[in-house]
Amino acid sequence: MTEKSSHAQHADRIADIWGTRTPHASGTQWPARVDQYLADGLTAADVDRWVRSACLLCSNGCGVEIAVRDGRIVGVRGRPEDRVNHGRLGPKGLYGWQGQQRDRLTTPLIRRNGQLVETDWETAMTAVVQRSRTLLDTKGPLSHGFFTSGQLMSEEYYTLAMIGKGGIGTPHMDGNTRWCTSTAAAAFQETFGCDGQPGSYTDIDSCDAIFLYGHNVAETQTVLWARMLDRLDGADPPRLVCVDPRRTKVAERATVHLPLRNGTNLALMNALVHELIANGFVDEDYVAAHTVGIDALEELTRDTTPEWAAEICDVPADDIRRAAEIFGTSKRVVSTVSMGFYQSHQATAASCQVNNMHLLRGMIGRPGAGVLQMNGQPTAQNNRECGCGPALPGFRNWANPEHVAELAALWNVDPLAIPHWAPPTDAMTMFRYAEQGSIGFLWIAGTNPGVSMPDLARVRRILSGDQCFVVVSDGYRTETTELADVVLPTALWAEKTGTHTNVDRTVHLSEQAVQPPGQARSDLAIWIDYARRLGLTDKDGGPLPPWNTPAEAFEAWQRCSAGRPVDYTGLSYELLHEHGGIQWPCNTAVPAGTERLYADGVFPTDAQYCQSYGHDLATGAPVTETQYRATDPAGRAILKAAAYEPAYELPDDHYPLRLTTGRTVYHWHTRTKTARAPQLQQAAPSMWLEVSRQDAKQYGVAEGDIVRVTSRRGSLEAPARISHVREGVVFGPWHYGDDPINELTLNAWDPISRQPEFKVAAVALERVRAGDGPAPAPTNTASAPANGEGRS
Ligand SMILES: Nc1nc2c(c(=O)[nH]1)N[C@H]1C(S)=C(S)[C@@H](COP(=O)(O)OP(=O)(O)OC[C@H]3O[C@@H](n4cnc5c(=O)[nH]c(N)nc54)[C@H](O)[C@@H]3O)O[C@H]1N2
Ligand SMILES: Nc1nc2c(c(=O)[nH]1)N[C@H]1C(S)=C(S)[C@@H](COP(=O)(O)OP(=O)(O)OC[C@H]3O[C@@H](n4cnc5c(=O)[nH]c(N)nc54)[C@H](O)[C@@H]3O)O[C@H]1N2
Ligand code: SF4
Ligand SMILES: [Mo]
Repeated sequence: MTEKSSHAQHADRIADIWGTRTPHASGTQWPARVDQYLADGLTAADVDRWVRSACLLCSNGCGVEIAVRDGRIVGVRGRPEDRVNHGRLGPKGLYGWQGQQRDRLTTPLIRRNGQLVETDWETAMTAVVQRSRTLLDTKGPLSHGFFTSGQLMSEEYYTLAMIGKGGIGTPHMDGNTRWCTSTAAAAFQETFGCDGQPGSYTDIDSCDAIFLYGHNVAETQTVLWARMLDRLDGADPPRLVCVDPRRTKVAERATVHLPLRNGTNLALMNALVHELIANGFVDEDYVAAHTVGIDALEELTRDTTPEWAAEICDVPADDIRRAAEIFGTSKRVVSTVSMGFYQSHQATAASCQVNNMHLLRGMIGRPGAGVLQMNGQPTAQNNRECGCGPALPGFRNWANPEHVAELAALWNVDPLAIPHWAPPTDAMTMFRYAEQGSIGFLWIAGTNPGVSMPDLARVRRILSGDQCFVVVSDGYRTETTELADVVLPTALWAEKTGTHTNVDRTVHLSEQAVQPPGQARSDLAIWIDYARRLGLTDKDGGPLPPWNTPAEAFEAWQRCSAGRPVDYTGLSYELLHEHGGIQWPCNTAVPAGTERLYADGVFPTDAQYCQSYGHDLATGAPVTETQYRATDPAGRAILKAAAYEPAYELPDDHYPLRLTTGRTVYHWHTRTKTARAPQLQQAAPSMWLEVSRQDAKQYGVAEGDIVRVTSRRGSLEAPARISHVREGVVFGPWHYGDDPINELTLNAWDPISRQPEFKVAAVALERVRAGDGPAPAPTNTASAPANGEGRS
């Protein structure tokens, strides 16, 4: 591990987002740098105790210690020995905790005569359980839906997985992970037969090239970008390729930036694969030994030349060639894929092409060479692993009766109780059922769909209607709690103990540091209470779930993971406390965890072992068990592809521009925490819209002018930032619930991952009036003004 740095740096991660560089050469260790922030001028001497944890404000999962004084959090510092961050923290990690100390929900709320009023737990839970019981008795399990999160703990997901799938028996379980990482999960299953990140963050430390696909890592995983910057500024820097319609900070450092039209990713990917094959950049031996499907891939990409893609994507063919050449001539490449790819109409097919490029070059499972299909949320991975969403726990295959029987035996329930007669329901369909009323009981926990879902006007209608009883568990009042029938106040990070897993399979233990405010309780405690009141039991009449505490839930989850790719059996709270982050699988064979998957070139595609039989990438039609067994890849990876199709909504005379949406470095999603952290809120106080210099000129828009952007579903006014977004594209952050850009986005999704299309909608732009100065957008990020001016 890294050398312990003797003193922590009091950091300013607002002006200096990534902090001081610690450059290093390829293959050497990333130096430690400890970032610390203590509030109110306190010093380390004022701190009563430091509690071990990991940051929960993105999927990077940086190791942190929480400073506690008089029973309150007063600051944080990075853990230098942690494999993920070597001591560093970014803006949200350093300041975000302050948001947890303001405006918290401290009592349950219940709707009486149309108004939410304060109540006690007994009244609130009685109302929840009565409605639940009545519907179960009259309509059965299909009347129930659970819509959860990528921000709870493993222990909580596993508990609800057992309640929903083993106790109630509903297939309607999904999370906001559907908006976030369902494409990562899907791409892994299509290519490798099972979810699970093959690569490791240490690959950054020795790679020859980095490819970032629709990933603004500089703002969305700032510490991972610091790790990349330290290579870029060191000896033998890697070459960098960035695929993003905006000139992000990543793009500014790129060897090749491909600012493609949003919605055209698959055309580019098919051209890159074409180039690898056409130029003989293929490791024939690896492909022959470890993959199936090369002939079909060759056939599909035969005519997808750089010239062909250049027309569609509007980037120079020579740049596509250069990018392919960088991939083809580097020995070790790390690729990352994120929302610019995932939130689009051919998300899974485009992401699978990234997997394919690595397989074609045999660049998987060895140091410096790996794919990172990113997660965004800190615990999205755990929702997938523990089976709280569409997956069955332990990456089991719902279509494989033996996997279902195994789970039923573990839970001591009848296999028929576990829903597996049809594919699990995705969140978009769950909301459709709630709209129609066939789901009459919807429990939303750890997500704020009143801001984050596409086509918001419809979402608000669904949640506020009488056809569905809505329970919301949250730490704050939000746009969504305001539409609920019952609101339950929850403990947040640092107010409960639990484990979570970052992008590179690193498991952390976040330990409770302080008491939750008022009557707030953990999601785990709430769900156990619900199960007990509902009287859920196993086959022998024992309580289901049979546990009460996080530690017991963790042990149960470990048993469930045994023998599956996601094996946690070698971990324990004690080990995680002592050591910090450890990568799964971790068991007696690999007690220190596993740096990379698939080092032996054997993939979990065996028909008996795989998590999914996969889909046709063009249509989304599932491959049946019989079809799959007929050509059992038996341990080889599957090279899958599909032909490019244009996005669902294309510019026309009425809506001539392409809207895309995304994030800024200072805010977390719907800002329940970051709007309440003064430094972060001040850095990006309110909504803006980004337009290119060319479009600004054409529409007569000056910096800060109020513009209106209109799609077929809604419109929004905000100050314009004239930025480095590509011509023809309007970019807007989706953080601001008062000015929600999701009123403009559309109800459409990728056919396999069913992840919604947040990144392309056709819009019209008009200037409304002059503003009062430059737009309130950050100036040190991708939103920087094109003319170098703007608020500083
Ligand atoms: N500061 C901050 N960090 C976060 C979060 C946050 O809210 N704030 N959220 C976390 C979560 S849950 C997630 S999912 C991740 C998301 O992390 P990212 O995926 O990095 O974030 P986004 O800003 O949604 O989108 C990334 C980039 O996609 C580009 N893009 C838009 N359309 C297209 C397209 O059609 N093709 C391509 N190639 N690119 C396109 C955008 O210009 C944008 O720069 O961030 C995590 N980290
Ligand atoms: N237009 C557009 N829309 C998008 C995206 C985009 O790029 N563009 N990105 C999508 C993506 S990737 C994501 S991940 C989603 C995120 O969308 P949301 O999940 O709706 O966003 P958050 O603000 O993170 O909401 C999480 C909620 O959980 C609460 N919470 C936090 N911790 C806990 C806890 O321990 N227990 C409970 N019960 N509650 C807790 C928070 O207070 C907050 O209200 O948005 C999606 N929406
Ligand atoms: S990079 Fe992510 S995990 Fe690390 S400090 Fe920042 S928000 Fe937290
Ligand atoms: Mo996400």
